[in-house]
Amino acid sequence: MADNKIERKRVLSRKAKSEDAKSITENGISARRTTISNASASSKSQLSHMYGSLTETDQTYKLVILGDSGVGKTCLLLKFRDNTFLSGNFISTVGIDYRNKVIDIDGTKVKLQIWDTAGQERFRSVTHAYYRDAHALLLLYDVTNKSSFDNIRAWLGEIKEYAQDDVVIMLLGNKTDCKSSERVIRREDGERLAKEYKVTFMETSAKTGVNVDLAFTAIARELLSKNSDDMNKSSFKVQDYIREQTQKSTCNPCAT
Ligand SMILES: Nc1nc2c(ncn2[C@@H]2O[C@H](COP(=O)(O)OP(=O)(O)OP(=O)(O)O)[C@@H](O)[C@H]2O)c(=O)[nH]1
Ligand SMILES: [Mg+2]
Repeated sequence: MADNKIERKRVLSRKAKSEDAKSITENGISARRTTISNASASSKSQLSHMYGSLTETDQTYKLVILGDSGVGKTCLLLKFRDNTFLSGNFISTVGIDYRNKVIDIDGTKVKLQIWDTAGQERFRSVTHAYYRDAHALLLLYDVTNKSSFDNIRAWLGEIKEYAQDDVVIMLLGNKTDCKSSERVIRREDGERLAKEYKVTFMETSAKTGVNVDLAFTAIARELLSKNSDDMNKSSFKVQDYIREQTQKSTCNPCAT
């Protein structure tokens, strides 16, 4: 009898522990739920691996990465978060997943909660639910894939329908490391489309890392400036900031 009680207690305690780190699976969505504030010191160090630094942050923003399947959304996030690139084996994202990263912008700690969506059509209704409370959206196409660029207008239509009116949008032409013979979308084409929709534009490579950090930093700066009480907040121009930073990095070799 006493043994039974002890066994029941053990089962209940195991159940409570597993609840903490439970993965919720709803309609194919796999989202990790973790109560970071209640985590023990040891589990905090484990969690920091997945969620980034757990230091106090001054601002938290939610970013969502969108675009056709295969354009490099997951690779872009992994490059930014862990500085890794998974070449060759393409594992298409199922539903949605996220990673956190804390960055420092002029002394302000900014936590970016970055949601990586599945580009496949069959997950569209799942991912739409995540647009609404996004502060910023990174919309990707692949410079070697014409249809991923042609579909950008449709993606922008969905954003208009499901996201907040004041959401910050950045259009990114990814895979610029590919051979020029493979490129089918010129930089000017991306720039023109971005201008037409009044969104920020950059070209990136999740493989080499070109402009990856800059894309996220520029978005964080824009969000900070948007939410600042400072009278000068309107003076921040994200496209000018990107131009300056890009010129600085290309001029670096000249300085040596
Ligand atoms: N050369 C090159 N290949 C890339 C780049 N980014 C991603 N890839 C490759 O493109 C393929 C697809 O990358 P993913 O990041 O998984 O694509 P995704 O947009 O997340 O796709 P879904 O999860 O299906 O929506 C993989 O084989 C990557 O190795 C890049 O910048 N350059
Ligand atoms: Mg993916």
